[in-house]
Amino acid sequence: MSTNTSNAALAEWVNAVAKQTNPDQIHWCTGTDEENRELTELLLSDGSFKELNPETHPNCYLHLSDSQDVARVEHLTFICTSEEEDAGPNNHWMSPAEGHAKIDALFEGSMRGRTMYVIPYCMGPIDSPLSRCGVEITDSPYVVANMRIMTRMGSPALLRIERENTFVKGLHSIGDLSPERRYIMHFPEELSIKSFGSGYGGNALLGKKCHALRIASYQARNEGWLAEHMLILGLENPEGEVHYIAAAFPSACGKTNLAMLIAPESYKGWKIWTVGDDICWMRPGEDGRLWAINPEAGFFGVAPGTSKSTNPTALEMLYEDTIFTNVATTADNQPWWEGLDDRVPAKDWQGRDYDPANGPAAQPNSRFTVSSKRCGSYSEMAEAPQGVPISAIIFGGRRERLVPLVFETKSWAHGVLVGAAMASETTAAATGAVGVVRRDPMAMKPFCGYNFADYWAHWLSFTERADNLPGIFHVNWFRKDTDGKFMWPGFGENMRVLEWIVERCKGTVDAQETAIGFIPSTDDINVDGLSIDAEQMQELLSVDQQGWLGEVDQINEYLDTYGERLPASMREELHRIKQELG
Ligand code: GTP
Ligand code: SPV
Ligand code: MN
Repeated sequence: MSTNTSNAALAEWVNAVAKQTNPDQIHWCTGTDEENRELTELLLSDGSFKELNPETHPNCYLHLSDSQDVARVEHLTFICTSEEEDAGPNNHWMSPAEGHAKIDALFEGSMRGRTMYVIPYCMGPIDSPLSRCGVEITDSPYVVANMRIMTRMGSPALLRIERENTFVKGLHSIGDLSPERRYIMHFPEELSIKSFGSGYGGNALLGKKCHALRIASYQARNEGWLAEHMLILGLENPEGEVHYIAAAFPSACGKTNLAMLIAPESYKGWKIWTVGDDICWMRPGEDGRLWAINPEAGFFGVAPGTSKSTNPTALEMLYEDTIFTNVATTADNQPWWEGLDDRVPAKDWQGRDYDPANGPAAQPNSRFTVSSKRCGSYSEMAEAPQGVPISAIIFGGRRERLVPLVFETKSWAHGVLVGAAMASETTAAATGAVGVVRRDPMAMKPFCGYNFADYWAHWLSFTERADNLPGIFHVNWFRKDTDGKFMWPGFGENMRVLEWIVERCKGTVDAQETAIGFIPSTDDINVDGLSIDAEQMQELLSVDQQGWLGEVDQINEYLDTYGERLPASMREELHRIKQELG
């Protein structure tokens, strides 16, 4: 019997899982440095970790995953609610009974010959009332090593669980990593997750997407808060004021980059503080504002494209204490990926000698795992139990055409519609075709644990819950010209757009009212020092009436798939836009 906790429900669950999965040993993770040293030794000895160049990258390790296990698998991810309607057209659904039966059959004896790790973790600062705890049971030491960086893991979390007597149960086993025997199942009504057959990121680090988004969004709805796929940043101006902004972009669409932005040289005295880069939990405070925490403690970031010029803050973090997954290596065993610099790699992400004929050297969804503490722009407010007050919410996606660089919505209800109508070209963060435009409401398509229609109604209900809600904006860094080149320089230069957004929140700059929202005049976006001409700015800030009428029809069609459950005000809002477009 397992007696490592005074919490009866936890002890009972761990024992039941051990009986089912039959591990050789059970290890309760405490989170100490000693434990991590032993774990690292183990990962090195079984070949899961390769040490990277200790001179240039001390305490950095490379993990090469199974080549069939490199991204989230949306077609194998299920929401198992009693009623199919509660999962909604946005999710794959299975009944709880069928879900348990299917996956339990796979867990039977699955940890034989392996160690079963019990990982108590806390999502959010350990002393924050907004934080929530969970326990992940896994047979993957690689998962333990990642969870140690990504969450507050170990004894302090276990103490909180014992005090509160509630936690999300996450059961994970890598099985034989066959995509044929892989499921990611969520049981929101039971606050539990079962994941089998993948060791990768969002499929396996159960605190992240499974708990902090799918389960948490369901809990948040019942309890009056929001669990979102958003970065959180603080924008400090030369006067020393800090405005906090939360932004939802789909996977691999720029959250980590924006959260760590370095202001252009001409922005003396301006600074971006990083609170979080992927997940945001928000609730109304007594002052009527939304207050947000980052439930995570580290970054699981996209490696390709990270460089001195795009994201120097991120690159700087990655020279120590970092796990790299599926990147390439140079001849002197340094990590390397496309977009880093012009060195030629020696080995690709499958450990083969690099040959361009085999495709990119680093897997397009290769990642780094690193503690927030290593981030030069990390805000101490990320540890504040009360969170940070949000001044603006930004939605955005990858849209080659039509969608302007930035616009401000006219009301909360309009903002919710714009969030719901978000669309983006798909990326390598999930398996499947890349570059296809699909609707990705609030960047939550893969992550909302219940019916989107109910989720939008929940968003709309915030006008009754809080009387000082943030403004809602939409951005698009990804417009292309007829030659297929990005029209906006992006990255650090996005500061220029953030400046306009904050000024709008303060009421210190004008805007032009259009059918789709408030748009800046070309002179209201500071382009000093950019090689962008007036004509190009005009194009980036124009509303193509015909194009938008077509977009409105497509949004209408999409919203129709939610039927009667769709909040009426969303259709009214869309109707208003159509009328105003003329
Ligand atoms: P997840 O971790 O999957 O949720 O992704 P993310 O939203 O944090 O995306 P990330 O910041 O890692 O960016 C993903 C890709 O988008 C990288 O290849 C970046 O180089 C690219 N990117 C980010 N910001 C910009 C931008 O402003 N302009 C352009 N053109 N590309 C960008
Ligand atoms: C995403 O895909 O949005 C990620 C990576 O942040 S994963 O953890 O795999 O979900
Ligand atoms: Mn993400």
